[in-house]
Amino acid sequence: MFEWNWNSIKAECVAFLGPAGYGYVQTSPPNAHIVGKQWWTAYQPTSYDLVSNRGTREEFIDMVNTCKTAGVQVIADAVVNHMSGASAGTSTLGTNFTHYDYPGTYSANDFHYCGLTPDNNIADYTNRDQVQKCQLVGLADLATDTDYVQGRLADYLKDLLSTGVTGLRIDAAKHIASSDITNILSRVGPVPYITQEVIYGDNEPIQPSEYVANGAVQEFRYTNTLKWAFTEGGIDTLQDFGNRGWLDSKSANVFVANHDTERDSSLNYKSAMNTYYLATIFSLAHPYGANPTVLSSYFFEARDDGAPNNWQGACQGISGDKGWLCQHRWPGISGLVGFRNTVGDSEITNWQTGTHQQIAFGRGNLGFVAINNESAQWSAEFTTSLPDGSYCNVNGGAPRDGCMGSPITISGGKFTANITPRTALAVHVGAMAPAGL
Ligand code: LAG
Ligand code: CA
Repeated sequence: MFEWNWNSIKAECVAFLGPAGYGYVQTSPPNAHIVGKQWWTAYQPTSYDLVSNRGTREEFIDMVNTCKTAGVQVIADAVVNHMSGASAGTSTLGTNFTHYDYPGTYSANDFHYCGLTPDNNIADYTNRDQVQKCQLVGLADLATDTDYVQGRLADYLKDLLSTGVTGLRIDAAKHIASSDITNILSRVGPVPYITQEVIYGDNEPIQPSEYVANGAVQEFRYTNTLKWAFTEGGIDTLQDFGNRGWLDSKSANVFVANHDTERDSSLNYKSAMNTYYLATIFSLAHPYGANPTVLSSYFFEARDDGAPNNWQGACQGISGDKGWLCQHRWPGISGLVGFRNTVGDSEITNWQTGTHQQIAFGRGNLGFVAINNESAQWSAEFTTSLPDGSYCNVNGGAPRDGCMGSPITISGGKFTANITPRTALAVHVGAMAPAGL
């Protein structure tokens, strides 16, 4: 829930996330940061007090407790590679800092001065030392290889866990040696879910696989490949991710877009022909990536545009309100959350294709999906491993909202359908059509 404030996440856990079956909600960074309206101010920490554009410590704790009661665990975005990029300024806490001095938290000897580039900034991503010990876009790089910094970061993460958080996103993990993260986490104790941001780059020495010992790792090759497949390559190339040299499915955290890629590189809500929606449905239906993430964000024009409505997230019905997109409520996305919870880790069965942009597959005898990423109708008979019966098309958001649209009747494992252009269809045994429909 990119940039949603704590009060609005709290309300959304009860109103929608919990009932829809989402297991976790990921928040923007909760700690103090430089002042400003741009979204990326959250990625310039000034201390570990939980006072940010998105709310206070009390509001954060209240949100965590309410979400957990609603069945939704909380993942906090932990910015631990660096502090600010400003030469001096004021924090959201009202205190002052300079680039290498954060009174009460860090002072000059807690930072890397890599000495490998003229301005100490990263210039060459093929150089491991530069990537990990120089400054990312001018952000003061913490000496994460020192005892004090490791201890301070561990204290911060322990404090987050004490609020009831059970998941962490380690921001900019590629810029921290994996062994430093291991050391920090060893001081924290068990964390139920960790996902690490390690952006794969061709010809770069730092590999996402180096980080799997610490927890899940974000698989950006998946993000890039989905864009390619849905816009040019063909989605019939997406049956198998097991032999590409990527992260193992159980370690891979996958997504169609995150808050960075929606601005820079991936599919996003502006993508033509419904490809973003269909790719998200695909990511929830396909078993690769033990934990898929759905981005919920807001309309933007310029890259820096900050959150609308003073960070107060809002959805009206299924659609966004006041600039919020509320992707998590789009019927085909929330409906597929139920699908994924029902099918679990069942294997792909009954893979079928039409054109290169038309695929259908089952998940054992529990669910079946068909995706028509083509500008023409797909009329076909589909073969499934599902029990005979009348199913809701959960692409309409069922069963939470009842069975929207016509049910799909499976007989002898088969059904026929006319799938309209650029839409999908999904059924599972947890969403049977009510009798008489
Ligand atoms: C991340 N992963 O490694 C975050 O996902 C990403 O959103 C963060 O960058 C980055 N690492 C640092 O945590 C974002 C923006 C940057 C922004 C930075 C710090 O993408 O654009 O940089 O947060 O706020 C901004 C300016 C830069 C400037 C820098 C320092 O855009 O031009 O050099 O601040 O003043
Ligand atoms: Ca670093």
